[in-house]
Amino acid sequence: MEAIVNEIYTNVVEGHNKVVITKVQAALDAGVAAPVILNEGLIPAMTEVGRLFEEGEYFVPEMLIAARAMQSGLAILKPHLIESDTKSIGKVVIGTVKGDLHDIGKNLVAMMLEGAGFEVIDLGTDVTPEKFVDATRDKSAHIVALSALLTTTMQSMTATIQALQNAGLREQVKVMIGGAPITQEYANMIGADGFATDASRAVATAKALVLQ
Ligand code: B1M
Repeated sequence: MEAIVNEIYTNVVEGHNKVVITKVQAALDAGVAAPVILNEGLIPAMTEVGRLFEEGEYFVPEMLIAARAMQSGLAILKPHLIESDTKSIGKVVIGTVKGDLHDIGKNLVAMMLEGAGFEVIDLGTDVTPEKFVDATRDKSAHIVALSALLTTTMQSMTATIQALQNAGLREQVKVMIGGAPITQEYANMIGADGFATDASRAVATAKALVLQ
């Protein structure tokens, strides 16, 4: 791994926001590819933060500080991950489901979808089933993309699919789900149309869904 990517990793884990900003920019300037910075620096850093939290070494404030550093790094990478001038290939309403405040993965998925040419309507975090329904109707979305990071909020995905059904929208919109605790089996069980383990696979899944 490039030394600078290693430094980005360490500074995200330790939550040094300003250093992360400087180092990500320096890595780009030095010609390190944006996906390398993302996949070998930023993402593994958050996995390490999760491990430290699980082991009782980190608490919520440390997770938050690391998350802020990660988001700052992502903001700098964003223009480099997104191709410009792509024609819209479909509309995606995306959000983190009700009860869940984790948005780094969702933001990454949104960014990659945008980069692939989707028009993305991001509803943010803690999104109620009703908000997903309203946005799907108002924006005539082709795909509703649901993210959940907590085992306790996975059930909000079921509630959202049910709400789309109750609103008479289920036949006209595809539902795609993802997030660390989500599996293909879970997607099948709750009747989602698509599932992806990460942001680049999310793009492939979304493309396949709009072509169906
Ligand atoms: Co939280 N948290 N957290 N947290 N947090 C986890 C998820 C946890 C696994 C940590 C741990 O114990 N190891 C654990 C969940 C345990 C469980 O449910 N089984 C946990 C917990 C317990 C909690 C709290 C309950 C802690 C507390 O308060 N006691 C609390 C809950 C708050 C709430 O949501 N109501 C909480 C809070 C927080 C912070 C706010 C401090 C912060 C979030 C800040 C933010 O997002 N703005 C935070 C963080 C940072 C994490 C960890 C460390 C990192 C998450 C992350 O950003 N990963 C996380 C541990 C971990 O995941 N290892 C943890 C990087 C990101 C790029 O990956 O989000 O997985 P990820 O997204 C991936 C894929 O999952 C996929 O693609 C993304 C990119 O490749 N993907 C999709 C995601 N959405 C998708 C949608 C798709 C397709 C793919 O289609 C629609």
